[in-house]
Amino acid sequence: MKTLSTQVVIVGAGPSGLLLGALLHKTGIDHIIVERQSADYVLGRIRAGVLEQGTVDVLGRAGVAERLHKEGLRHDAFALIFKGEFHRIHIAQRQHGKHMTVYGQTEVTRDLMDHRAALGLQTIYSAGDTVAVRDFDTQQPRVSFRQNGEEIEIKARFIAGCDGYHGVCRASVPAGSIQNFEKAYPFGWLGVLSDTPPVYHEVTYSNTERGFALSSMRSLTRSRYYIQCGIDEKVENWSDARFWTEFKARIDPEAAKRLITGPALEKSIAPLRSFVAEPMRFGSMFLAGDAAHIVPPTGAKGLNLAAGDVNVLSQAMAEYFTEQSSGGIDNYSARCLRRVWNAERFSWWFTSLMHKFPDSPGQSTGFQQKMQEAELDYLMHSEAALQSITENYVGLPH
Ligand code: RFL
Ligand code: PHB
Repeated sequence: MKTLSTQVVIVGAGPSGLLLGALLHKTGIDHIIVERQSADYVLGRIRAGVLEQGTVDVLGRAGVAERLHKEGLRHDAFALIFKGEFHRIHIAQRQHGKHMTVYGQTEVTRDLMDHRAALGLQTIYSAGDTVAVRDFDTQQPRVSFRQNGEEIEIKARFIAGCDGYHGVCRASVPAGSIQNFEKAYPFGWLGVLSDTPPVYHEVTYSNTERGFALSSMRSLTRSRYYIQCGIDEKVENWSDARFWTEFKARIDPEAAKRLITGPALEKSIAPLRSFVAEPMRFGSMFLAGDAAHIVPPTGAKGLNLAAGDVNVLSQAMAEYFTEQSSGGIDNYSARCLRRVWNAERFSWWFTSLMHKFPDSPGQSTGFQQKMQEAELDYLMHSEAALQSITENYVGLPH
């Protein structure tokens, strides 16, 4: 058996794990990242595209925002379509100049990987399904795995569980010590990435009788579009032609006329769920990002919450190692969960507002739709409601 030792073992090299590593390195904390998949596999996942200003600031503090500042697209507004009408919602005017940045998760991940490689920081990829977390109820936790026939164990003071929703860290906590809060939605999102100019200049959410659609982008020449689909829908049943026909039917008629279609570079279905695990600390192990919480993607909060968690965690660990104070780590869970529940509420509300729901028992056909129409009408005619949606969309303070 090979034994390594470090101050923090990070499980998972998604955006949470990589960003935590960069922030720990800044404060001189030694760490090793262990990732189940290969680096190429991690880079191949197409996910988030919209960053809050707080996330851009954290990436800047971590020293990985150079390309983001050059290539990221500043978005001062987003739009809603309902009853066939287009409504632009200005964020920056209402939120003291704060704005969103369009820069793909793939690019954030690539920048973080390049940064680690340039600094010679250790990431163990392709650790497979044998990763196990041990003794996290003591001050000497360990992470073990088998690689190329060899058993490897890493001893550390802390474990950071950055291993996503399906990871091993949360799953290793005894049932009596954790409480899960969950809501599954009766639909998913079918997403397509294509090298075509985005049909709208800004991120545009559309509520139609046929269901929800979202028009987003990764650059001025690369579009990212989504449509609401059935929970059991199979991606094989969606040819490119079928996707484009359905997408066109869910945007305003003028946009449908100018839409440029092309082959899908990626096509996938994601289920929608709200999920929070409480607490986010178990002795010497901390959960961060999707390992601890999931939001439905309406509102683009997932990656931004992950950045918030690891920002708080890196500060707490710096306080522990450099000032011998455990105040930060003791507060970690409560401090993160407050922000998490705010984002859960907003993502749930925005999802409920924009999607087509099956009728619920005790509700006549069309009741839900009438409620949505009334809420959307209120939203567009009330400055207070517009303040609220933009305040949440741009991200509550870290
Ligand atoms: P990740 O990205 O899932 O990374 C976890 C990593 O852990 C590894 N892993 C393990 N490693 C070692 N041992 C094990 N046993 C392991 N088990 C798992 C995994 O291989 C993986 O590499 O979680 P992380 O880092 O917390 O990052 C979270 C974000 O990826 C996620 O919140 C966002 O992508 C959510 N999201 C969006 N967030 C935004 O802020 N803005 C958006 O515009 C946005 N759009 C989206 C989204 C998510 C989507 N999907 C597919 C769910 C759009 C979509 C469609
Ligand atoms: C995306 O670009 O993938 C995206 C944008 C906004 C969202 C969700 C996803 O609310």
